[in-house]
Amino acid sequence: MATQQHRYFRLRNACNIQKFRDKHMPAKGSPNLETLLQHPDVKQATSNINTELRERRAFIPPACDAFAGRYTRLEACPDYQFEIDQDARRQLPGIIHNQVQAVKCYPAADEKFVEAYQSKRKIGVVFSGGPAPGGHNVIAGLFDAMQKANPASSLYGFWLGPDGIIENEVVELTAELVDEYRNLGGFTMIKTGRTKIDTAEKMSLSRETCKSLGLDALVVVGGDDSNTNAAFLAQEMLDDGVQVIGVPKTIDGDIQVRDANGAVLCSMSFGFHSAARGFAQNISNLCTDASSDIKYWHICKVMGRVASHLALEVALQTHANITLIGEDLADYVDKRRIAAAAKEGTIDYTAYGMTLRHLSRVICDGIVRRAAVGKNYGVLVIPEGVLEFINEIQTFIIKLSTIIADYNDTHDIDFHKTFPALEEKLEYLRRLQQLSGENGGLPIWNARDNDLFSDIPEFFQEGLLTERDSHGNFQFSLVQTDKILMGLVRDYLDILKEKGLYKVGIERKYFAKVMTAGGLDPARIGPVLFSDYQDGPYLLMKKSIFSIKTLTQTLVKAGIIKAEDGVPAAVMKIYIKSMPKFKTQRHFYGYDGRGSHPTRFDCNYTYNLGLTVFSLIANGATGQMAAIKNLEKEFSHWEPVGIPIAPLMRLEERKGKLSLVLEKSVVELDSVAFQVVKSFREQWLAAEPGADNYRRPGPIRFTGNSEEDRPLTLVLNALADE
Ligand code: FBP
Repeated sequence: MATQQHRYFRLRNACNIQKFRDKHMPAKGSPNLETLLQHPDVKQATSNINTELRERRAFIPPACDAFAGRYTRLEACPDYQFEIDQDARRQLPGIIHNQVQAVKCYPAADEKFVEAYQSKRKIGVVFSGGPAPGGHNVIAGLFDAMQKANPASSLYGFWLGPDGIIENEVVELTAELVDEYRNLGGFTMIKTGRTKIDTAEKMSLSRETCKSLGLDALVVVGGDDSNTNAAFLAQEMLDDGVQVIGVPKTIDGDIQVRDANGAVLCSMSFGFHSAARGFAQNISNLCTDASSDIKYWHICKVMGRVASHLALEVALQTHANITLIGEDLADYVDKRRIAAAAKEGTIDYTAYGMTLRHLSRVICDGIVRRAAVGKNYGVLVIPEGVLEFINEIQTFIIKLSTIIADYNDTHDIDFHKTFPALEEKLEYLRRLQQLSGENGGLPIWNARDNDLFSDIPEFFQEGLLTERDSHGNFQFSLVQTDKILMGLVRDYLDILKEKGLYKVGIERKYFAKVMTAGGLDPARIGPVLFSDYQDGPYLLMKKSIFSIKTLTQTLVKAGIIKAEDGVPAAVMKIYIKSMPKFKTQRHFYGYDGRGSHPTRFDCNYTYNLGLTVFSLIANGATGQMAAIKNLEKEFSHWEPVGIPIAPLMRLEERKGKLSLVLEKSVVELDSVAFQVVKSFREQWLAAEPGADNYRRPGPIRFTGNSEEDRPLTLVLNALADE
């Protein structure tokens, strides 16, 4: 039969091929590919330009009310106050007294103002750090505002990030080039890079470039480190009259600004919404896959470096079964250990914060509880920076970062160049431990560190010793956090399985059906096999039954079979179903979401950031970061502002030293968004009979009424101010 069918298909294919040949190939038989390639359908199918691209390029984002007129002016807002760091005061004297400035429409501009506003300018712009959807629209907004004020002005893009400034690699951004990238993702137009302008030499080269190009202003589109660069450049070029304006970019969402009284000035960096929506769409697809195929736990690591903002938004968007929030783990207190220590009159400091082992237990608990109701599948979301919040690992990260930075400082060669192989690095650490033992004092790497570190699997040791980025940051994206955690989870699940505590619940109806079909009485067999036969729609096999041997013994003891009989097939079927296999698929969501096209929210946000940048420049500001206030509200409430960067700077450990950087914001545990996620944890874990509670956000749609207009985190957090 199969052969006959096969023959039929071959014949049918041959007929189709002949029909195609008759139509497209000349009689002699050679294909007229040239003609075919000219066919409009082929041309359209193979073109780089599709409807989505055309629609995106044509879209003109709405502008905030402040930009409705020809001119804007800045209004100082002294009510916003900041706690200023002494080092920032010392290192950035020229811009430390900047205030928040509101950008306002200026219909009654006088002649002098108009002349200054409309003066012919040269502006340079640079992308710095990882790409974030919306960057091109910052340029588009800036370009449009600049052209509106004076069409003779010119905009230059520094090529490949801050290196472009240092090495004077620049391209003029023409209307054609800007139009090509409107509303599109990535930083493709001028590329990006992670170089930090952190030495006197790099600073003076940058200054030289700005002077030689005759720039009036430099715009730095970047994250915390890049806005730090912007502040130092602003200070450096104050006397040259080169204004420097920062723009809050990063998918991580960790640039959020409040003043000392908690008033929100910038509730989210751009790119966050698009990346989170990109991740959420993929992860929600996995929720559908998991609940269809019911055999995998999908383990999804999501980007976000340290802060868990992206994971939190993904939880809200998808209702994945378990979402870890790093900040929450750091806050954990083991009350039992505290009480036990208190009884002995001591304090157990290790009870504060969660250990990796404990975290793996928490995950196992969710997995086991779901399995008990027949759901041996699910979706787990792990923020890539979760290790930063695990005390024991954070200590290693800090110690190793300091050791690497010290080595680089003392020897004139990079630690990783001297010790390329893991074993060489470990040998150096061992030597360091011996040396510090001999020298007395407080060693940075002691025998205990060595012992603990050697207990860690090799790939994780390698991860912790991985090269730091140019800012001295630990590169969480390069560490297989999910692999480490899931290794521990798997080990513990094996233990639970051996103890008979990890079982797949069997649906009561199904059990009855299988027994009856096998000629057995479910009411007789049920109480023998299950610990909870009297209640619930799902039945859990007794703890004591964990192998075919123990199953046989149980049946014999209950008089269901004789010792020499085999287990009845129907019972065996149920037994096999109740024994869980823990199968996982690991996924990393990061670079994909970072490279996605911007959502409509990010398109509008970034275009208005670009307009704000120009207003700040045209009004003479420097050392300010462009921002949009009230992002968490509807568009009609958005207000462009300039936020002073210097007062936001704090001392942080970088490359083993304390340096001034823009303060990062992490998930606040009393925020509405986190409290909502926490309250819904049980519901989304869905460890009870019935359907899961997944939410399907769908793809980034850009147009249409169903496109959401703001990140859910913002919508929820805004409720705190109502
Ligand atoms: P920025 O802070 O520069 O915006 O970068 C964010 C990020 O995407 C993080 O989420 C991630 O940890 C890191 O960049 C990855 O860096 P790299 O591109 O160097 O692999």
